[in-house]
Amino acid sequence: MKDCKADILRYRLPLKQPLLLKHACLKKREGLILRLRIGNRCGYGDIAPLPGFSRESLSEAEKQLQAFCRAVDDGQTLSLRDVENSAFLTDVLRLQPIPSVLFGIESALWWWQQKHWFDPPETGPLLQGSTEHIIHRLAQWQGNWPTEFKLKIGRDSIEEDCVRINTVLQALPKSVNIKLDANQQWTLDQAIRVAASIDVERITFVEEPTANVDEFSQLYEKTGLRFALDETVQNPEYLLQPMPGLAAVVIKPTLVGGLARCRHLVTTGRNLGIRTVFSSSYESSIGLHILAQLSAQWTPGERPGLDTSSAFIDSLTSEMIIAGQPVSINPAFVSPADTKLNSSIEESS
Ligand code: OSB
Ligand code: MG
Repeated sequence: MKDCKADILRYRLPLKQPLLLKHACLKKREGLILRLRIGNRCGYGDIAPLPGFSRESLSEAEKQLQAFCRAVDDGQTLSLRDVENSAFLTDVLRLQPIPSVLFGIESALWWWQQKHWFDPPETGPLLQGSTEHIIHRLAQWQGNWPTEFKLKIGRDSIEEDCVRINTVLQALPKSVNIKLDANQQWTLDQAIRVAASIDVERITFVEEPTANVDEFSQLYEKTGLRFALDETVQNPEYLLQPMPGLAAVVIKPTLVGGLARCRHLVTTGRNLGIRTVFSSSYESSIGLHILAQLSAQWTPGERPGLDTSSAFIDSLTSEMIIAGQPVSINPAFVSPADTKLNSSIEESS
């Protein structure tokens, strides 16, 4: 393919408040935008390893991405089929591609190939922060209720988790269910105790209840509480198979590593009668746009978990991106050291 150019922009997005994640507290969100220009059109990718969740660091991702850009500028032939064949990337990068980079490169090519955008799906609402904050948000809920909310738990004691779940259930109409996310923080015994003190009929599933996937079906068999996989499918070796009580698979492309494996999870899930839900790892609005589009195209009818955008003060791009225009970057989001990089991108757009 001729006329192919690739460049990188580093972003640093301010957050409304420090983001408390498993093993990390983020004060700002950093990542990279890959811009792939082929002919007169561009495709964009968002590469943002999530501290505490990704195995790679941002600087490792940047090194691989730079190797990819050099290969493109050196006239490397490029098509989505090449890139989906991970041997190609291993060849170009001379390294096993890391998940966030694989997602960034594949989605930039995928973006470039899109003829039109689908109507963005509605987002599955995420309840996080203090229980008081959540109750306040629910009390002010405007318009229709969604069929389910996602509630983060597993950070405090078991007793506090039970109070939190029951308080939220009481604040919602009886027809509204909740999805829990324990991020592997409970023991099996604790999970069983929680299940015994809540109405499991109103819990769609709990994501990753304990640190051991072999215990998930035991939890279901003992309590009737169904579960979803998230961290488990981020292991590239993990093969999705039927399990008693398995209700859904949460797919975070930044952490799963690339569109080919995501697509495979969607297809396997469909064949097994399991829901597959796209979800964000706090990407910028470019990443969120890609995730919304993947969800609309591959899992129509499912609300993706993109409520992470509410953690940011402002977004990276303008609406122009949705119309396929060049990315406009708010200079406030780029550190002085990156200004040169930024202006070179502006000039070439
Ligand atoms: O465990 O699901 C998680 C975001 C970053 C890292 C991990 C998780 C999340 C989310 C995203 O919860 C929001 C959602 O899935 O609705
Ligand atoms: Mg999860």
